[in-house]
Amino acid sequence: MDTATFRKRLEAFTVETPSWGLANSGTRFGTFRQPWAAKELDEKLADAGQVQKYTGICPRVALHIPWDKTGDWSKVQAMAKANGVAIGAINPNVFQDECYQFGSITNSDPAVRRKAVEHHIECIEIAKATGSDAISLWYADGTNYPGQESMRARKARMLESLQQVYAKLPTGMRMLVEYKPFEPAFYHTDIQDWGSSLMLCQKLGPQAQVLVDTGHHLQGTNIEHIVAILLDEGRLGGFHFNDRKYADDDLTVGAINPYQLFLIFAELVAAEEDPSAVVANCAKACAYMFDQCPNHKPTIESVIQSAVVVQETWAKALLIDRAELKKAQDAHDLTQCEELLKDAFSTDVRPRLAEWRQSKGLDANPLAAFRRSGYLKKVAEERAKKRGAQVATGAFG
Ligand code: PSV
Ligand code: MN
Repeated sequence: MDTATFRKRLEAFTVETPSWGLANSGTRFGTFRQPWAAKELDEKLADAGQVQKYTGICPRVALHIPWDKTGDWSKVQAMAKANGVAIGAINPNVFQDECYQFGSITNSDPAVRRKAVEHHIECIEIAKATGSDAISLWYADGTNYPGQESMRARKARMLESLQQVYAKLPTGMRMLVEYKPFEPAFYHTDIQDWGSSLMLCQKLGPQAQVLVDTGHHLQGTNIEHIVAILLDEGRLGGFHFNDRKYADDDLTVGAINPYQLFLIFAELVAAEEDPSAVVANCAKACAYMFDQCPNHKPTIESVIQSAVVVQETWAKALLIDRAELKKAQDAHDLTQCEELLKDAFSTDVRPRLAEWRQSKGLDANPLAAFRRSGYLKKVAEERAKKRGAQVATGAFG
């Protein structure tokens, strides 16, 4: 790939920061508070602005409603702009209220389903008001014990509720449907895998697409294969990037398995060049987002690390010699196929990325520059003062 094309495709790759990844978060065992963690939306936008300022590839922030709910959305849009970012996907929250104990859009009680659907519709309105073009849906819905409920009845209610939401989507707005095999439901999850998600999207219509959260797979799942299938069907809507060792660990991207991320990107890079417009457009429109909860590491540092890793990995995937790979594939030369992937993966792209950053007026090393800035210390002091005796609470309460 020539330098100009490499640069163009590198620059087209941007990733959204999750507002909830900048707040205090924890596990079911506890939350260890970080003195600088953002709490109010203005703080989250300021922190997301820092990620963008140092990496140059995170120009949007995903919001979670009601955690980020405020009265004046045009003010939020302006505040985001002042921090050098825009509002990304709007995430409804139908998993915390008492009434959702036995499900939200699948609940057997029509009044609970209505409340959940109305919350989605409110999120569509927020997306319109903030200039966002996507709502991103994840459900804790499921059951904990065999025999607890009819899984088929829940499936029917899920579709009916989502059809009501879909009907309210304006032209150009996407509905991204995420899946997860287990947790918090421990017997069955209503949208447990990509197949369930795809089936729903196909029934709903073209504006519904599947969202792949890399942490939402059982051990050993071939995620790049799932990505390839969804691309081929034109139904891959986006990603939540994070890393994991065991389950939905929400670790910094690349912390555990950077080669898997590379193989996922290899599929996406290839799809962008596909002769089929359905596949190529699907890949180009894919919404890249982080979904990580750095509950032991400084929030912003962890997101900056993730941003650097995804950009490096994207650059490596761009370097795969596709013409040679095709030749090797046609000749069934497995060794050469593997070598070509490994060659790209082993290339040290850091000097190229440092050069790119400097050409954009960014520091060559985003994390080092952020650390030098003293931002965490500064906001820890400011936020402690601002909160006074108020106890800092995070995304999870
Ligand atoms: C819970 O698993 C989760 O991490 C999902 O991945 C959602 O995308 C995220 O929370 C925000 O609701
Ligand atoms: Mn997710």
